Amino acid sequence: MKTVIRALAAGVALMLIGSPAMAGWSDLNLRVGVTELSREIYGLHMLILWVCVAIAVAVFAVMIYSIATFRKSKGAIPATFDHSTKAEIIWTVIPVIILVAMAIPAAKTLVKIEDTRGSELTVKVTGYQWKWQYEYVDEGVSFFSTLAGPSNAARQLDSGVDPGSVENYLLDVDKPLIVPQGRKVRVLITANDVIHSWWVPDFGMKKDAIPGFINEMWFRADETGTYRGQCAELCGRDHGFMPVVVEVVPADEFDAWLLEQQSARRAETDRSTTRASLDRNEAADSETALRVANAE
Ligand SMILES: [Cu+2]
Repeated sequence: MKTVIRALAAGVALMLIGSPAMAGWSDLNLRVGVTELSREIYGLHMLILWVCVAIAVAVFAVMIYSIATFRKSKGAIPATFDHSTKAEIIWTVIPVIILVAMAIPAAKTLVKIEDTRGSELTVKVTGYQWKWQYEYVDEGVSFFSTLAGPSNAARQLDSGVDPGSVENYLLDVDKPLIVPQGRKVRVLITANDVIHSWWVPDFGMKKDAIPGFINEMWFRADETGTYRGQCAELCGRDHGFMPVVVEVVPADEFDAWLLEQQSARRAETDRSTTRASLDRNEAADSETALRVANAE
């Protein structure tokens, strides 16, 4: 017994002293996140957690008190009744009241999660084996987002690169999704091959990307920064190699970035139109030449 107590004491002491171990404690909980919804979900989670803790403390307190006070060695005599309608009503009604009280704020948050009205930007996210495509639906901008080069090089068999030396290993992409700070962004999620799932923990949101279906969610990020996530639905061989990276930038910076993307796209379209008409002219020229040659 003494050894057990000593081992327990040593364990507790280690937990208290070891600061690296302490640093991990916050990781045990949900993240507060950076969006209106993530904060609300976190608040709800903490509320329900403390309700559960209070119930557990009350139930265990009564149990331990009863076991200790009414034990046989103290001369307790068992009760002889085997049914009590009053007790049954009490232990049914009280939990029902608690559950309904918890369901009210939970339902409010659920309704809010589903409400995509009044969004200021719509981004369509399409999952592919094994990358993401982002389309700014009303702005005509779209691109693919794939695993960043350094991570991709390090992950190869016998690459000789220590993954620990790669910054944000497997959590970095070549082109992140750029969104404006403080604006309501509606996300339409689908997939082109198998089921994927788009997940950014700091936004408190995860939605399946299913071929043939369009799922919907929204977020409004209050803080600028880079937020990382992963595909959360086992989607095949490279499931672990299609991270999600979202960069939240100030709204004016976003507008400038969008204009830049649109003009780059326009230039690209102009180039391909010119190329196509040149090709057409060339084809017409060679056709004329052929006709002339045939006539001769
Ligand atoms: Cu996937």
